[in-house]
Amino acid sequence: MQRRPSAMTVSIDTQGRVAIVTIDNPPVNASSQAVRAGLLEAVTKTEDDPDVDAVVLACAGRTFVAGADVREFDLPLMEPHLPDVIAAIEAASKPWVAAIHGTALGGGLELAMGCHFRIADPMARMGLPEVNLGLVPGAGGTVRLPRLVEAELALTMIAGGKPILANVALTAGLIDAIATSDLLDEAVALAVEHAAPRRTLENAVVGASDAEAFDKTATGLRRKVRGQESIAAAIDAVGRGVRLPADEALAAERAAFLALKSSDQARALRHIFFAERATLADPRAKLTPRPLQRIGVIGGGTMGVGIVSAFLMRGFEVTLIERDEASLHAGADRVHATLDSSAKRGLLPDLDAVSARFDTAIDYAALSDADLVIEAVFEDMEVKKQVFARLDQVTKPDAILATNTSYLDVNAIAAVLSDPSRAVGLHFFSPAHVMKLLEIVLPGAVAEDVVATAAKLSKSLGKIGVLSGVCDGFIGNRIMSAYRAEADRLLIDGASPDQVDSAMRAYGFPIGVFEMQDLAGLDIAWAMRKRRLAEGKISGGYIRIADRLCEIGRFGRKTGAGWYDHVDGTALPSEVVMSIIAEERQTMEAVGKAFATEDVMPRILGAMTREAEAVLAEGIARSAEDIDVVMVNGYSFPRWKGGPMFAARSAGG
Ligand code: T1G
Repeated sequence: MQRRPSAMTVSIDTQGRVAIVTIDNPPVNASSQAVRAGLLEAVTKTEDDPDVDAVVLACAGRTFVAGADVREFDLPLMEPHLPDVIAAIEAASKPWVAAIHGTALGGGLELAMGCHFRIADPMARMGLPEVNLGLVPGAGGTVRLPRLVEAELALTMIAGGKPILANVALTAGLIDAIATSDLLDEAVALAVEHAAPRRTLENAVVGASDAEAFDKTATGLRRKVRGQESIAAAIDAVGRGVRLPADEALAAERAAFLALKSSDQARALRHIFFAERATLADPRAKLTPRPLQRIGVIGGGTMGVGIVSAFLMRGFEVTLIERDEASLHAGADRVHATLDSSAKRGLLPDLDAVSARFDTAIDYAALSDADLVIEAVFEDMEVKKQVFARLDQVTKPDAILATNTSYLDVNAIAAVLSDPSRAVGLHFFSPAHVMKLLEIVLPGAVAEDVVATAAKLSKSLGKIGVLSGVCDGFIGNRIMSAYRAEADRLLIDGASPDQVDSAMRAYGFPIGVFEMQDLAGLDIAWAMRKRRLAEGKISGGYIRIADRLCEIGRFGRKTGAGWYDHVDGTALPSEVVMSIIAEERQTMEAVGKAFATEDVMPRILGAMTREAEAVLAEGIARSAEDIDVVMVNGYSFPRWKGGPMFAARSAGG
């Protein structure tokens, strides 16, 4: 039976003696104040209706309730509150069945768990991702979930914030059935089947006897917390949900939720949530894109392999081009290895179908019908220009030609084309099939529908596309170069690499700037510095420490030494490095006094925001929010700080 679109946020229909309560609050049926009020009214109406024996709760549009309305969190919460609505449904004398399609997240899953039975679409996903917004579930999730699934699973779902698929939810006991044909009809059948409600809160905690395993998992999760308060709070809340009487645990959960809602971290995480959804607000991004199906990738190195895999995993046909057979085989082997490991982790149900869309060639002519070609060859201007010149010869006129350069002048690369308007920068981050960020670099001549195509492509690849103008390093690498230079200045002023890195880790970065260089390899940036020095792009006060490390072959982990000595996988402070630093201090006539660790982050953040403000003022980035999205998703800036611009502005900067 078709769901009747209704002007009402919540409407009631009947099918026989079953009432169908439908929420219609686009785009994701968030449980806004109007939805909550509508649901409470529906409870009263269906309870009082003698012709109604049971109720099905369903949603119009593309998803079940995807949570509380996050936009309401900056306002005082309005009645009726979601816990009260859920309590009313749970207490109803007639059975309520939740019919779940798309996503049931946060308050949406809490609502479904307040219902007495649940049936879901095969592709539905369910979860309590509140920690990602700096919160804990606030409407009974930490109390009802462990009364439906194993307490340990409830713990990992709530502390991890990741949804589960319908088949896992069925096995775990979260839902009662998976629809085989029409979800709504089968939900009605389930409602008819059950004469009486089955209240979740009356269930015992599942697996309560296994407290040892629960505590072990909790300890393991606590160890992973890197400063995001909501994760520790979520672990505590589920612990209470498992150990305390339900009403006590519910009250404590609500108090924790309300306290976190107005916290700095929750505000920062809301900021980044909405900023990530606003990056493509540019009107050009909304134009009609060119069709994309056949993709060419030039270069089977680390980036090329990741890019090929990213496209194959999202349904595109991809041809990898390399300069000779040996490189081609090596590249193709790495692509297959990447796909295999994703399949092993259950991320790729149809590996054969994916591999069937993968082709390889040496001859560029293989790309004559490609819709888009991305070059991921060595980071050298002349090499990239030669590749583009060849592509200009072989590709069809409306094919889009993209460069994956991470620093070079995209205008100069585009200029070799007879029609530069079809050129664009698509700057992926390594590993390209994993990292969410995609910098879309727009050369001056870019056609508007090329912008639209790149924007749509970023969504098709499941990435966050951020538009950037052309400058050395675009948004992210330019800002990173600035705080990396500041980190070098900190060494001259007396700090040690370990001191800087531990300050950055304490602030919330997974690793510090020197550890990051050892991971990525110092030689890449060295080549870039040499190029910039040759182009006279580096001004006075140049610090040579990193160059001197490279001159003696200390390229980082891959050579066993860089800023640190890497011994059996452990990074140890290095006397060689400290003596080179001491010599460079002398060369720069710096005293190199004892440096206070608490002075590190203000300098690093200062350099970051100064460069970010310049990037904004020059129009390279469209907004401060875009800069935050880039630094959080591409450079591990701690998400719960909101990004450098949000953090600076929150601190009154
Ligand atoms: N509230 C308000 N707006 C929301 C929203 C929400 N919960 N979720 C999405 N939107 C908007 C979003 O801003 C965008 O708007 C549009 O919907 C499409 O979103 C009491 C405390 C559901 C998986 O954390 O994960 O419940 O930009 O671009 O990629 O315990 O949105 O078009 O104007 O992301 O298809 C818990 C958050 C809340 C889920 C869809 N729920 N949402 O992804 O579309 S806290 C969440 C998502 C809570 C209770 C607590 C995703 C999605 P616009 P989109 P999508």
